[in-house]
Amino acid sequence: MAENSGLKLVDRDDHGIDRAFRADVLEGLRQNPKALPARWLYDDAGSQLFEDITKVPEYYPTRSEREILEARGAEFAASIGPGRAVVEFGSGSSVKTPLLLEAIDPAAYVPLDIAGDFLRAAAADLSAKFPSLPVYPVEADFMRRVELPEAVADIPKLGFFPGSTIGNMVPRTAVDLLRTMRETLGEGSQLLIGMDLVKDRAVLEAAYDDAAGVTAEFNLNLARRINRELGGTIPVGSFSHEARWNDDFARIEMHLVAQGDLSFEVAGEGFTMVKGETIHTENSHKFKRRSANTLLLAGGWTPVQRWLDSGERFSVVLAEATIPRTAP
Ligand code: AVI
Repeated sequence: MAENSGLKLVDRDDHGIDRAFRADVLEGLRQNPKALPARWLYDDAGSQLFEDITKVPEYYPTRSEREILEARGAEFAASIGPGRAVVEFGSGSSVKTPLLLEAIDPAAYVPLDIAGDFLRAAAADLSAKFPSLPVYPVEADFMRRVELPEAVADIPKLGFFPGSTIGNMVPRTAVDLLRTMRETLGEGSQLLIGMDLVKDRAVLEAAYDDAAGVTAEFNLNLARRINRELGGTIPVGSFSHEARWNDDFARIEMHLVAQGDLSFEVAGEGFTMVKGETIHTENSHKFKRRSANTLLLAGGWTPVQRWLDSGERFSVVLAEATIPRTAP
């Protein structure tokens, strides 16, 4: 039965189990190597742990992106101009979105999010900060084409997708999303997107394995969530968190590593793992200028400008939904 929890549309069985979660977990644990979709990291505890990650000293992306948004307002204003409808993919964060809105003098703000309560809270927050800015929240899954409110139909759009969330998708999914964004926003629109950069392996691995162990908790919380929600018996204490740089695919991978041979059940199904075997739980792709450009172009966006923070750790890229005037 599909039920609206007030948060997300969740399809639960008679025992209250989220069917999609169970299907993804069972399918992922049957695979070799074992891998789970990263989106399941974000239950309430996981979302709070991610917020905590953004404050640990090793995790530079949030601070670096904020520095760009704070420092480059005048350049954003010059390149984007006033009067656009800013369409944010995900509910606006309390810090990043106001920095952009203050800089560019938009005509409207349209946050899109699948989580209705976060969306409404973020929209109310923004309305309080910008009382004369029309705000039109839309509860929707932005991985699919979204019908934007009639009120912004004739206004040029600026898509805003900060945080390097695009990096959590494998390129095929990222390209699908970029193309979908283009359909949602329309021809002639612009996109301002955060993309994290390739850098020293030690810096990257530390950012995803902080000394205080917050990222480890974030990763282990997925095993706890499986135990809680799917009647799992995963011996969480027998797993350790690992952040591993995969140079071939230019990405940090998070894994849960079995510390010994072990067995457990999830939703009544048995699984075994040998010592050292892992469950792959997240990818976080990092970009160079060319790989970022290639991804954007493959998704139908022509990059036009790029800003870096002072430490050159993170980039914010402005792209346009125009056909590049080069040979096909
Ligand atoms: C949400 N996303 C951009 C984060 C990242 O950096 O890939 C998720 C994260 N995983 C571990 N630390 C942060």
